[in-house]
Amino acid sequence: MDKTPFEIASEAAAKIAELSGIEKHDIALVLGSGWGGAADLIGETVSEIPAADIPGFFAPAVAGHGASIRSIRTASGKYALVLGSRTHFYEGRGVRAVAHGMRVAAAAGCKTVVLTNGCGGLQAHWAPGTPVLIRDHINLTAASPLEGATFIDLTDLYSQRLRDLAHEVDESLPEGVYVQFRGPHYETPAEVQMAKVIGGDLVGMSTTLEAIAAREAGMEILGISLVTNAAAGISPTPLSHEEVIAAGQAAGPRISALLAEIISRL
Ligand code: 8IG
Repeated sequence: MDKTPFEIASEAAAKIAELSGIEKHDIALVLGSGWGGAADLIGETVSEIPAADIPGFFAPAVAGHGASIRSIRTASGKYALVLGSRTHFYEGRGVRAVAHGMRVAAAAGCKTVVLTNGCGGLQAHWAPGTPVLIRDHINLTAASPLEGATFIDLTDLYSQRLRDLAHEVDESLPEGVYVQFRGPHYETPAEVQMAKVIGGDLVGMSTTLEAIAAREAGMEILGISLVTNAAAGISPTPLSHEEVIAAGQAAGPRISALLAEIISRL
């Protein structure tokens, strides 16, 4: 019989424990576009493992995305498991590959996950570099990370408790609804307008499937988007990957400090 995704995840968690020397992690952190430097302020890195050495992970597909699994000891003595690489649905490796990091984090002991991403903004007043708390999502991938008759409640998927805690750090943080498209192309202006009409504030290519998998695995979820560009048609200039990377770099110090402060309170 083939191994289940949960069996592979627990093998991966055992391998991380063995290679890192850390028996149990507390908080998982996924670093998306623009968030790469944000781990450095969280605490002391005690282990760094190439993701490709752990069962079920792949080398990243996009330049600018990291590729390691780090263990960081926070000031409060908790252990954060920092997933520097994420498998995107658009890579075509299937939902198991997308959900794997969440299942591994839960198997490694994490009770909380902080999902970050870079995304397009639908609100014209959100300049590139604006961090936004994810309040809810709309999954337009037509896929689910869950298999079989697995009915999971998604009310309060992006924990109100954790959003309140983030607001204690920065009360000015806006909240928004994240809409995941499959990608890898960016949206047309018409698709961006559709996302707006159905209640979206942010458009991206990650996070929703991971959040669902994280909920299934029993973790509490905080989602933070970095608006790296106005979504297509919201601003008159076309989108470029370079713009996305540049906005992430410019916002780096602020979002790194924000993330570190939030994580210190988890
Ligand atoms: I960074 O404008 C980033 N990722 N779908 N649309 C989508 N994904 C994104 C965008 C965007 N910017």
